[in-house]
Formats: sequence, C-alpha cells, structure tokens
Amino acid sequence: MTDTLTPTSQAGLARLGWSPTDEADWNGHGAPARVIVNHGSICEVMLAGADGRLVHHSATTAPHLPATPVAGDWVELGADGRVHAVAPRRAVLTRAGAAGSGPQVMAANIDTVLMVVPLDAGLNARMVERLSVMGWESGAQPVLVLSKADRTHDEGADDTAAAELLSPGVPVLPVSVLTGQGLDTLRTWLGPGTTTVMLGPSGAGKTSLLNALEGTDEAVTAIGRAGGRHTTTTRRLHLLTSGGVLLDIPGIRSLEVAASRGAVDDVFADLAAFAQLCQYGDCGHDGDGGCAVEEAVHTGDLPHARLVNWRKLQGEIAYRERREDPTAMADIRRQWKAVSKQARRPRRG
Ligand SMILES: Nc1nc2c(ncn2[C@@H]2O[C@H](COP(=O)(O)OP(=O)(O)OP(=O)(O)O)[C@@H](O)[C@H]2O)c(=O)[nH]1
Ligand SMILES: [Mg+2]
Ligand SMILES: [Zn+2]
Repeated sequence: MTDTLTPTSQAGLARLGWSPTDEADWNGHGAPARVIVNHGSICEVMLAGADGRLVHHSATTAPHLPATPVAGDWVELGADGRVHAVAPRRAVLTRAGAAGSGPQVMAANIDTVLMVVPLDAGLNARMVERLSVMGWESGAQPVLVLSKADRTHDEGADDTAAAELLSPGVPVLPVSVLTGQGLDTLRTWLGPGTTTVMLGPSGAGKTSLLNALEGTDEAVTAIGRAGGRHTTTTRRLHLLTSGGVLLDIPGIRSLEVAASRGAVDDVFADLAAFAQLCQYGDCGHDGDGGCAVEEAVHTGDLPHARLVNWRKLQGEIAYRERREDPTAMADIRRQWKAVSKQARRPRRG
C-alpha cells in the first residue's frame, strides 16, 4: 500500500468495496481502480480521488496483460491512463469456458455469492444443487436466495426447508420484490467493504432485486421483444447505499457449471457422509460391493435424486478434466479413431 493515499481516499476506496484483504495483497505503485464493467476494448473503472470523491474513467487496456480485466478486478492505471496491471484475484466466480479454454472468470474479488433461484414454477432442486456447487467453488460465502416468494402459498417456507436439505450449510433466504420480504436481511449481507455477486438463471429476478434494494431503475421490463422483458447483457458492479457493492450479471445456463470435486462434496455433504462408510475408498457408488450410499438410497435415508444428480455432476467434471488435459484428450482421440476405423472396415462374406 502506498502512503500517497490520504484518509479520505481510503474512505472512497471503501465505497468501492476495498477490503483489508485487498489492501494486504496490493503491491501496485499508484492508487487502485476498480473495474465496473468491461466492454471489450474499453474498461469502465472507478477511482477514489484524493478528496474522497469517486471518479469514473474509461480506460483501454495495455497489450500483453496476463489476464483480461473483469468486473470486480482491482487494477492499476499507467501514466497513459491505460490499465497496465491487474491485481491477483481472491475469490472468483467462474463458469465452464469453451472447449480447450478452461474456466472463464465472471466476477473477481467477491465476498458473497447470492445464488438466485425463483419459486414461481416450484423449487428446482437440480438448479439449487448446481448453482450451489458454483457458489462453493468460488471460495466466497454462498447464500441461497429464493426469489418470487410471493408466488408461493406460504411465503416460500416449504421451499426454504427443502432447499436447506439440498444445499447443506448454506443460508437460505426467501425474498420477494413485490412484498419486500427478506430485503432487510439481504441488506445485512451487503455492508461496507463487501462485494457480492448474483448468480442465477435468466429471469430469476436478479436485476429486480438490485432495483428493490436500491430503489433504482435498471431496466427489467418493456423493450417490446423477448416477451417484453429486458435481459441483462453485461456484468456490472453497482455501488449500494448499504455500503457494499453488488455485481449483476447475465443469467447462467446450467451447462456452464464449472466445478471441482471438492465443491460438489460441499453441496452433497449428506451423500459424502454415507460415502465415508463404503467398503472401498474409491467406491463409485454405482453397483460397487459394500456401497453405503446405495444402501442409504434403498433404505430411503438418501433421496434417489441426490445420487442421480451427484453422478451427473461427477460425469461432467470427469469430462472437463479430460477435455482440459491434452494428453488424456489425445488418448481419447486415438481410441476414437481406432474405433471408427474398425467400424469402417468392410465386412467379409
Ligand atoms: N412475482 C414476482 N415477480 C418478480 C419478482 N422479482 C422479479 N420478478 C419478475 O421476473 C422477471 C425477470 O426479472 P429480472 O430481474 O429481469 O430477472 P434477471 O434475473 O435479472 O434476468 P436476466 O437479466 O435475464 O439474467 C421480471 O418480469 C420481474 O418483474 C418477485 O419478487 N415476484
Ligand atoms: Mg438481469
Ligand atoms: Zn459407495
């Protein structure tokens, strides 16, 4: 941390979500700026001026940056006004990238991930599980927000109880922007020096939550297309009156889950507890002898859907590991070629 930062600019930095961890990690020479939104060639950043006022700046990025700046990044501007360094990131929200490109960072330096799951069409267990895996994977605190609770008969009470079983150890909060339910509790998560990102499918009500929290007016309705709804297309950081900052990002598709086995075990803690009792340490819970997980499904102690969904996630992780490991992929291609050659070989007789 440089001593050129005055106490007032420290207060300004706090408005941008500057936390003690960021301060400890910062070894830039100038003042840190925070990326509000990255438009591709132009990065909108905010700086805390010496008088404590926040200054908007549109910056291009210097060539050969090791990482593309994303919303939430702390960056350093050069004398030319360009972004010339990106600070190392603490917790990051990622999703599966295109083949061969590894995970893609959607938000950097976050403290809390709000997984926003709507209740208007009933609680979607698979969605809760998959978003929770992404939440745990980020390294930030995951919180499950059940939106549109006004569309249930009991303010989302039953769904809250069900969600607590689907995502053990994660706080669950039913909310509604129509009735205001849960918004005050939500604000307590969004205090000064915190950065929060909202993660959920398109239409879950993320931007509506931002508007309800702030009394702001980010477009969520009426542009005449796509059923009259305005869908968020950029990842943008918003400064909240509660003191924290909130990142609104476009809806995520379930296939974009990027996760490790550790994060899956966090979400499937009930299954993982039974797995401890399997006869073999590397039990696949798939017809193996002495499997305590399958036994628990038979006795009804573990819902069958949990095992099914766990298997699906494991399968996806294994697929991604192969895809991202070039030698494994080369082996698969070689095998594949051999198989297809055989198939093409003309039959005798
Ligand atoms: N009944 C009810 N409807 C809501 C609530 N919150 C949001 N909606 C409606 O849900 C629709 C989608 O809301 P958005 O806030 O745009 O959803 P989003 O998650 O930001 O969607 P993307 O930007 O596409 O990711 C809008 O028509 C909102 O009016 C709620 O608490 N109750
Ligand atoms: Mg939105
Ligand atoms: Zn087993």
